[in-house]
Amino acid sequence: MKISSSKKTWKSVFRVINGVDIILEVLDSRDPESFRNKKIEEIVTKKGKKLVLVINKSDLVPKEVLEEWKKKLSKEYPTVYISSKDRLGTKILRKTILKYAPKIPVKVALIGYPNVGKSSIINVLKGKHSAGTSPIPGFTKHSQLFRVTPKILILDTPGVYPAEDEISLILKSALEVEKIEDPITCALELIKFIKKKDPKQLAKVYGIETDDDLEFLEKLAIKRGRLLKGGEPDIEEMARIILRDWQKGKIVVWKKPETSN
Ligand SMILES: Nc1nc2c(ncn2[C@@H]2O[C@H](COP(=O)(O)OP(=O)(O)OP(=O)(O)O)[C@@H](O)[C@H]2O)c(=O)[nH]1
Ligand SMILES: [Mg+2]
Repeated sequence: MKISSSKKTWKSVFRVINGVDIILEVLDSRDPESFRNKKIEEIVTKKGKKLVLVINKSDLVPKEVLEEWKKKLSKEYPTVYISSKDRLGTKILRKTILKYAPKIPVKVALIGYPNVGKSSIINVLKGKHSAGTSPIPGFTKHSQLFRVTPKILILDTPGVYPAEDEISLILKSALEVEKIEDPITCALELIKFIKKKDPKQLAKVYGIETDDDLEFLEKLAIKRGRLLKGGEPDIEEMARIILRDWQKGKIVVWKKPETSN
């Protein structure tokens, strides 16, 4: 949900912050800084609530990079990194929540962009699948409170993002691929971004090597048998597949804190 333009969404963000003791801002490990919502962080701090940064999907990034991010972000807010997929870091997250709990049971809310793994964090803390999760961003539509341990209650919330251009939201896997009007342009931008970070990544994942990005989509469509009626490669469908693969973490590139590339 876009929040900058919607009074209703801001109202629900305020309601979430007012109703809890601690906010966990969930960031994607591949570029944690870019997933921060400074406006929400400011509101949380002003209201005297504790903010903890939770870097999720840490299975996708080398440990030394995660440590660098932790060191940098910890200068501003307590920071932990976890992987809900591999069930790593959950003990330290529980410990951090209890460390800042003003009362027991403590009430905590998860906030962050769509698809960062908020609902998955509930499930991994609870130790069983309770909150609905999906590789499609925008899955959680309503806030819901879960008792994850006898001492910790956590509010799952719908993903929110500020006004940002479509490409940067796509790079953050925050938009539903089916709703993207021009998937080819978006996929080409994504390919450019991936190649800049790791020139060999696409060849590794898809087994196709070419410098021409459009040709890459064509060759891949042919390889996968994604053809239109006349036998032409269906590059629009191929573009959507690549965008979905990116959202699912099949193609992985990451950013280190000190570099600007
Ligand atoms: N690799 C990896 N994938 C993860 C991890 N946590 C969640 N995912 C995947 O990320 C996708 C989104 O997870 P959700 O928990 O539904 O994300 P969310 O933040 O609740 O998303 P919305 O409800 O859309 O706001 C799913 O496909 C999860 O399987 C993780 O630690 N590592
Ligand atoms: Mg969710």
